[in-house]
Amino acid sequence: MHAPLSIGVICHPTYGGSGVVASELALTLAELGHEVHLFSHEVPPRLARASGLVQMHRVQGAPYPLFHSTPHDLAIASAILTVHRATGLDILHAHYALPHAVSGFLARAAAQSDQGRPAPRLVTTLHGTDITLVGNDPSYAPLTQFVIQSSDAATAVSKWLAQRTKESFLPCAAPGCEVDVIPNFVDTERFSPKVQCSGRAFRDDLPTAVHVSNFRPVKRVPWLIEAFALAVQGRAARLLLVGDGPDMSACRALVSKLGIDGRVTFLGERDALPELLAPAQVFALSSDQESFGLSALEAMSCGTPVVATDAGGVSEVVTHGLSGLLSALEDKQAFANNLRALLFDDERSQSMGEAARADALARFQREPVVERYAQLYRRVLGR
Ligand code: GMT
Repeated sequence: MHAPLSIGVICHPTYGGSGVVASELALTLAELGHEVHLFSHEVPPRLARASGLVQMHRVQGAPYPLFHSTPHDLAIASAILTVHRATGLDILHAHYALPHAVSGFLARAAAQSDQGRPAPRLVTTLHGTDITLVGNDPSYAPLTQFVIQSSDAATAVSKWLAQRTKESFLPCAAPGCEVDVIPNFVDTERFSPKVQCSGRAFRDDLPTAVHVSNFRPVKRVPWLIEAFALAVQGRAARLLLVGDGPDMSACRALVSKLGIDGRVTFLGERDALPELLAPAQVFALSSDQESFGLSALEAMSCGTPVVATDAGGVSEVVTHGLSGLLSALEDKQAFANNLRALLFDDERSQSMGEAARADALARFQREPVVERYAQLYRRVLGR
């Protein structure tokens, strides 16, 4: 039996995957008896709807006329330091390299100059665009590299992302250049095919495809809408779009232009994801970059097969021919064919959905993945 740890988690409070993973991790660690503090500038939605004993620090920072924008990242570093000085933190776990690993780095550096308490160790988890887009931008690349190298351990959510990180930022074999791969996980009890019938979002037999994202350009939701129009070609079916973001207006305009208003429903941001995922014939993910694809895993766990582009680490989650169908990034017709194959063949959708659920249970259950993080914490602490 290991002694409980005191852990500070730093994350974005968005509907996006990194905030979901950080919140679910924080809740599970607290359930296991660790003391967990979560630092963010808002309460992440997954934490807000849970009852777990995670101590939330909503850190807004004070605006000041000289500041171009309020420096939340500095306020978070200060808040961490305050908690550490009061109670002692063993671990700081930053999700998404910038700015959170920088906040963690600053708090750790300040704590190192304190007398008495040992400073916390810094673990940084890389999620995707913190490496591929934001981190690679020349305005952030040197700092991204510095904070990854300065972390006591760095993890990536897929082998593909670990490889990209090494190529871009850690071109050496020396200690300090390793990236542990710890995949994302899913709560297989909540994301279950057995969502109560009465709770299901729809109970009719209309073939349904569902997509969940933050509508950023990397998700290519307009591309997905075009592929859906190609797939259905006049047959009765619907596309449920869950989430919101920068491409929303373009998507609405495209749906009208294609004359498929009656077939596409924009649901906005929702918490009731299992209720929307479980009754659908297929989950669709059309990204041109995706380090993992947490929403696809949540669909699989609900027994819904996935049609996706073969982007980044998606093939580490969705196995082509078993839990879903993958196609080349630019091949819209192949994606449409795959959508059609599952939308209009209930038996195939059902059997692939069962395989998807079995795979989610076998490889991505919450407890074993969280235990890998706990082992990593103990390793960097030398315990
Ligand atoms: O990196 C991002 O784009 C943000 C992040 C988020 O918060 O939505 O998404 C990434 O992290 C998720 C959780 O680890 C992964 O499931 C997503 O695949 C990944 N997104 C991309 O790589 C585009």
